[in-house]
Amino acid sequence: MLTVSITFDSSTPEGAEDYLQILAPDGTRHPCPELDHWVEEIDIPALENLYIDMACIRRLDTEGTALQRQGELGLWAPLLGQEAAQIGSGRALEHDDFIFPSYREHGVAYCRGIDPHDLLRMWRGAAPSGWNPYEVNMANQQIVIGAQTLHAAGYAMGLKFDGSAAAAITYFGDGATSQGDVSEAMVFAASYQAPVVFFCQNNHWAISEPVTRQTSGYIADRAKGFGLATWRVDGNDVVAVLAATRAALAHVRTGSGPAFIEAVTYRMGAHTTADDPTRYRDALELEEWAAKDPLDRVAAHLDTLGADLAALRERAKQATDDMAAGLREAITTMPDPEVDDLFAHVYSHPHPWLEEQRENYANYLAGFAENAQASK
Ligand SMILES: Cc1ncc(C[n+]2csc(CCOP(=O)(O)OP(=O)(O)O)c2C)c(N)n1
Repeated sequence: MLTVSITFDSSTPEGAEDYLQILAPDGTRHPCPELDHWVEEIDIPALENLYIDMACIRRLDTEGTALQRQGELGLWAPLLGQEAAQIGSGRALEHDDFIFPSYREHGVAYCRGIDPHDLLRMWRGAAPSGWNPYEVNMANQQIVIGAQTLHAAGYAMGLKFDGSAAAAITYFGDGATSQGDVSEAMVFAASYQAPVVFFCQNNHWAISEPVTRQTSGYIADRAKGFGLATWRVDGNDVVAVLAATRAALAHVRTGSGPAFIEAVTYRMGAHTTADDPTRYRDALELEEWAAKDPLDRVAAHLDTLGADLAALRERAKQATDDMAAGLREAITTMPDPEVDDLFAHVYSHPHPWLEEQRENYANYLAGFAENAQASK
């Protein structure tokens, strides 16, 4: 196994005055006293694994978009550009920690070991949700903006009352910070000193609304006003995100109250496959962020360390091709949903109003069959 001592470039990296950074966009490593000790063991093999993780979810994203275009999925929410934010934070979590995601956290789900085809189940409309949250400690995708932050705060309050050592983490976008739910979640979490990390992926756009319309300052600074410990980190630097998430989790586990991470990143693709960002976004902005690509900077850094990049790219190709092949096979053989499933997991016990709705819906569907019969 190739091991090298990490070398630092002591000059100020680009962007470092705005956020914490370890790897600059050109792959040079700079000292970051606040974060370095959290990632001391990250050596060449660990960096290579992070690179392969990011390559896999980038491929998952490409496949998701293609499958939607081919009519296999109803919709897809791309994560292109946000790989470091998701893999860095996802790899910092312990199994007992519970994740409350939005709809874009395919990379976090991948880190959780969720099978990619289970992840696609909902986007295909083949099931109301793709997995059992309690088997993997990750809630299903949340479409209602910001709602999951309240669930996370409540879950973390429960952890605190139970004396558990686990933490909760919740993911949301910059636009969600304008939603009342997110403020309410922070109030409750801070009041109860609940062990929850609020992880905001500031990807600069809430569909067509720029982040400048959500806040005139840094999003992380807003969380400080609620009494949360905050980290503003380069969200395209996987090592810095890993370090900041470890630091935030350690903070909440000591009972010192909730934490907030603002990962400054960029959504390079569309909001969803139903969106056309060329209608509201300047192409130059995209170019600027493409130069800060999360995968390229890990590869560039590994290059400075003398790693075998050709071999790494080959491994990444093999892993991504295998994943894509499995995904395509699974999606085309996925059974259609049973209509009854819509009503199956709403309440834990039977509920008369829901039963009535189930019956009405069954009658409504039966009406189509009767009409078809009558028109023969
Ligand atoms: C409560 C609510 N209001 C509005 C919407 C419609 N909506 C879907 S995505 C979105 C923008 C979210 O942007 P952001 O929070 O920045 O997350 P991102 O999609 O960029 O990851 C909106 C307004 C919704 N799903 N839920």
